Amino acid sequence: MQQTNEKYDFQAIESRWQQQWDKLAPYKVTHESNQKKYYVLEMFPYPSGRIHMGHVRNYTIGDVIARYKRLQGYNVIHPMGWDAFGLPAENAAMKRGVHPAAWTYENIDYMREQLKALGLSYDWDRELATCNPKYYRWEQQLFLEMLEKGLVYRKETTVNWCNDCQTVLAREQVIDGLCWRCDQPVLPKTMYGWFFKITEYADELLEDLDSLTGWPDKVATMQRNWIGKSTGLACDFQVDGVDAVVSIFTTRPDTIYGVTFMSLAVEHPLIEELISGEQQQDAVKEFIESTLIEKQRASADQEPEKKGVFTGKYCINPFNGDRIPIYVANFVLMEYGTGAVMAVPAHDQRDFEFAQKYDLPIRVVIQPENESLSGDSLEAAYDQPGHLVDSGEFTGLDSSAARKAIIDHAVNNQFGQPHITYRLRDWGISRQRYWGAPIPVIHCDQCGVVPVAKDDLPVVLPGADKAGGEHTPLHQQEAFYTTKCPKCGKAAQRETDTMDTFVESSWYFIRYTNPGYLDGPIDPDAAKYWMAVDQYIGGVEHAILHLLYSRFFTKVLRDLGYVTIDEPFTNLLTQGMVIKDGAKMSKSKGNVVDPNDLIEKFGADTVRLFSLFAAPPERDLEWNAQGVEGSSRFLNRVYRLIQQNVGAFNDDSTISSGKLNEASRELHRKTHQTIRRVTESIESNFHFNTAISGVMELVNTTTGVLGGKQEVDQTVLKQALETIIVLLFPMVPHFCEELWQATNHPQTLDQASWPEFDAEAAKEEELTIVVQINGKVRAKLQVASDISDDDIQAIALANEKVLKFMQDSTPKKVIVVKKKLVNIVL
Ligand code: ANZ
Ligand code: ZN
Repeated sequence: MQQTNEKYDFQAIESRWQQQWDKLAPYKVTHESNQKKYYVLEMFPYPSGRIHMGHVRNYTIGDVIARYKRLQGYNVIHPMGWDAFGLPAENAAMKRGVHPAAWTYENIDYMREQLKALGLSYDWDRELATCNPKYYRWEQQLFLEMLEKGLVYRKETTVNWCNDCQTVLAREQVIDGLCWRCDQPVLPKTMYGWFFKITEYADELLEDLDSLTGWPDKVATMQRNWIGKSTGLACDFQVDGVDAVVSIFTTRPDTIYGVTFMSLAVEHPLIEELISGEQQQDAVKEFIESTLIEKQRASADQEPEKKGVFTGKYCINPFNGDRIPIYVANFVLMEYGTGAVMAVPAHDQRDFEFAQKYDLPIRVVIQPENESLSGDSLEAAYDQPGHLVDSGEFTGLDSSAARKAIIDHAVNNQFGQPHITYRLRDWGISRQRYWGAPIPVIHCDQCGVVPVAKDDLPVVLPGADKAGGEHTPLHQQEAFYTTKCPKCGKAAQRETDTMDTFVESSWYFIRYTNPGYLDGPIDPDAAKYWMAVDQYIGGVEHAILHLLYSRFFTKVLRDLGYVTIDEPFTNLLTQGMVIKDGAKMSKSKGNVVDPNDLIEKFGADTVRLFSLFAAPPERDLEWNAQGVEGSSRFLNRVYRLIQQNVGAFNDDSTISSGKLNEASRELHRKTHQTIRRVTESIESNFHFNTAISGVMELVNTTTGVLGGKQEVDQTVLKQALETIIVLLFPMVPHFCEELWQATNHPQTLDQASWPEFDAEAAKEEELTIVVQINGKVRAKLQVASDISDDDIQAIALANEKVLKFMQDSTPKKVIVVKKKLVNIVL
């Protein structure tokens, strides 16, 4: 046994184990297994060039879970791959004059090595890159199958256009009117595009959120709001003197007697007919034009002043026969409900402001309890429920009863029906960029849209296989789009749009279950065994987009017969950000710490330990240099402790607790308490930070008893040291494998089992304490052996018997004799 203060040689150790993992592939798994499975997955990275601390944190969390579950006997699938299509590759290509494919694959090679340097236990045989035709050919097939099922369609729309990125953005990619990527203002533009009918699944996507008990509430709430279900009444108002109706959607049918005008969106198709021949014709047209321009310029977050113009026409409220003016208004959205609003200024704030501006009547029809509102004196709309007044046969009902009764009345008289709308829109997937999966259809003048035959897939992205290939958008590549119609053989054009990269990330986790499968997009057997993902881990910034699309795809794939599950991710962990100096680590802030530098200086295990110890996973992690140093010191301490006591590992006897001295009993107890604590910390939301503190305490106790007077039982010591190594293994794997080997274990830790704690051994020993009052024994207390003197005194003074004998007098003096006696002097 040698005494040493040297630091452990992390470089040699880490590279040795990484080589072994590369060679032996111990994390390779198959679905042909009778073992219970566990699927742990981190959101796959975009191959931007190098990994950052956010990646390190994300993947380390996933890796600890994977290793922990393996020790518990699960068949653990833990794959990694690359979300490889997307705009940055194209931008980088333009900037550097390289091909996006070359740039991407180079980055992948570099980042793969970085991940390996972190000692992450992936099944590398499952690695996939979404820009590889072997992947996107199956995505193209899924597109065609969705097309057959009527889940894909093409339509002309006004899209969100980013001029800087030269691309269409999904609504979710527009943040406060700006492009999510480049922060430039987003403009509207009309063009044809392809859409996935996610709205067909809106109800199921909403309902099933209730079943996701393993998701953070905040994420479920964000999705619920995003889907935005509203229930109410769709109702027709006849236009006076014109053979047309205005259909409205309202969530407040109870206010229908308070309607004093009608508002249409500027894009409403009825306007043309309403204004023809009217005096206001030109004024209305002018208003529409200026509003459209204003809408383009306005950023989404600031609401413009409410404005409108009278069309010259009236419509009839079917409930009371009122004749009400029809306005065009700038705040009514064509994309929501029916694009027309029955305006109730007394009870809707937007309508209230509009009515004030144009001097329209304000009619109160809902009264709160104990108050009487009047239209003339109202200062703001009263938008709460109440009871109905001036509402014909419905007068006197409360709001919720009135809603039902009024909907029934509309149904019975055939001018309305109950109606549900969603905020959720269909998913526009067309992009006009090069670096994406081509949409596999052909446009023929005679046959219309003709799907590419499945046997002709993939439609390969041209030029991506050779370094010098062309990489301009496909509508500029004539050789690509010129083709023949598969149906009639005449000259035709290929679709030149590529798919939104969110399509690739919506099903990669299922492809991972058998990524080399050649007979279809998904191997049903593999998917049946592995899906759903038991634990998914990633940033909360994906709470809406990626997670909603993935849920949608899973349901579509179920309906196409590929999977049997309804939801892809049973448990979701959204880890916090890595911050430094109060801001998220990012290149633009200039506060980035490069994981490479840290690994070089301290080793991967230290970096892993720090990122786990500094904060529980769901919280933000504040970078601090001392924390890294501290983690490094701790590992060196453990290393020395084990090195100095390797002798204990020669002992093969089992512990017989009856014969143990106090120090040995203490260590034995602490060992089992630590197993319990670490297991519980991991099981409760993966609180690795408290798990690590637990191990630190065990290390302290071990050092403490070894430095004490009593001889520590070698078997107890061996168990304590083994426990330290095994419990730390998921977090610092190279380090622990090395120590495991150094301490006489022929097998690797990968093959070990997570220890079970012995509740009996973990129990605190109890002592009997005698309580004397003025020298006479009055009570006996059973207390834990590690209790402090202060606690003993408090327990004694609160004891019922003691209180009885003290009879309200305050003690003059209380003497505690350690672990034996409390003497109270009155
Ligand atoms: C009359 C009314 C009276 C309304 C009242 C509200 C309060 P949510 O809850 O978001 O679904 N609305 C309907 N379509 C609209 C559109 N295309 N653009 C702008 N506003 C529209 O909102 C539904 C309510 O928003 C509807 O109910 C309608 O105004 C308005 F005291 O109808 B309400
Ligand atoms: Zn044709």
